[in-house]
Order: sequence, then C-alpha cells, then structure tokens
Amino acid sequence: MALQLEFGTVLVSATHNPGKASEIAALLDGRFEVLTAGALGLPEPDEVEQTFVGNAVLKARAAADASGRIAIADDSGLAVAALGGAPGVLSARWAETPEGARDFAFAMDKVEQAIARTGSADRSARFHSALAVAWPQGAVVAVEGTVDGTLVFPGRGTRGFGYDPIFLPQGETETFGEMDPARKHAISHRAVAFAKLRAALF
Ligand code: ITT
Repeated sequence: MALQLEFGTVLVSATHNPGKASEIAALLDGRFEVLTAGALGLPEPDEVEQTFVGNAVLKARAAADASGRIAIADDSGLAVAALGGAPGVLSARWAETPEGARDFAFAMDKVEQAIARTGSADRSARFHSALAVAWPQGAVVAVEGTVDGTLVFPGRGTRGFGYDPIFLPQGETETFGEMDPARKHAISHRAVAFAKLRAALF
C-alpha cells in the first residue's frame, strides 16, 4: 500500500527548536493539525547518527512511537566547505557555550575563527535539511534538501534563526537573516526537502 498523508491528519512535529517549528508549520500551511513534541512533553532523543537523514529518522521514530501518532522531524545543519563539511550534524552542538547555553552568535564566531585557521579563502557552504515522517511502530519516509551559498562575516540581519545571518544563498542579495521569511520558505533547504516530501506523500 502506498504511504499517503491525508489533509487534516494530526501530525506531531518532533522538533524542540522554535525557529524550525515555525518554519515547519509554515510549510505544512494549515493542511494538517499539528501538535508539538514540546506541548506533548515528549523527550528529546540523543542524536547519535552520523547523517542528517539518520538523525531525522531517529527523531521522527521516537516521537511517533512515544505519541502513537504520525510524526514529522527535521535534522539540519550547515556544512562549510573550508571545514570539510563541519559543523554539519553537529551544528546545534557548536552553539553550546561552556556555561551550557545555546548561543548562535558564539557558534558563528566559532565558524569564522575555524575558517581563518585553515587559511582558506573558500567561503562556500551548504545548508542541509532532512525531513522524516514516521508512522507509530510502522514505516518511515525520509528526504533531504540542500541550498548552496556563501558565508558572510559579520553576519547580517535579525530574521530567521541559527546560522541565518551569515548565509547568503546563491543568486540572492540578502542573507537568510535579512530576507523576508516568505522568500526563505520558497528557496531554503527545508523548502526543497518539503517539496520532495509532498511529492512522496501528499
Ligand atoms: P530539534 O532536534 O529539536 O529539531 P535542534 O536545534 O537540536 O532541534 P538539529 O539537531 O537539527 O536541531 O540542529 C540543527 C542546527 O542547525 C539548528 O540548531 C540550527 O541552528 C541550524 N540550522 C538548521 N536549519 C537552519 C536554518 O534554516 N537556518 C539557520 N540555522 C539552521
């Protein structure tokens, strides 16, 4: 039987990241009734996989099995060419300060300093988003989207979240931190992944 998502289905959004949660809600665009993992009090599983798809599947599976409902999860991050793809799946971890807080100004500085240490002039980077939909105790479907761009230092703009201020997508004049959210939703790694998911499931 083909896996399908009917409009109006109740979906659990497995993310605990508010920036991502609002982007996923915008992409789902009122088609589904969305419950959040936070509101349901679901635990955050350890992200132990080495790939975006592996971690997205792990998070969707955990949320679906714990809630008994179909769940959608995103695992994403920034891969910097001069750093051999880092921070990659560790993008959230690079934002952890010695005091245990999450601080993306700190993470963006860390990226800038790490690139400077390589001596490379290459500022190219790629955002990845893997989206996974899991049925409780059942199937899972995963897709991945990417967007290429250039890093700019210092970062620009206060919109979006995470590494958005330093990411200038190819062919654009504004960073993800500057551009209208609707524009980001049209071209982002998450939008590319979502289009694949829609083709597979809706
Ligand atoms: P969940 O696991 O609860 O979904 P998380 O923030 O821990 O939330 P990830 O492990 O996937 O999620 O971490 C990815 C990090 O990469 C995330 O914290 C962001 O800072 C960054 N990131 C992902 N997508 C981004 C985007 O569209 N714009 C800017 N930064 C992004």
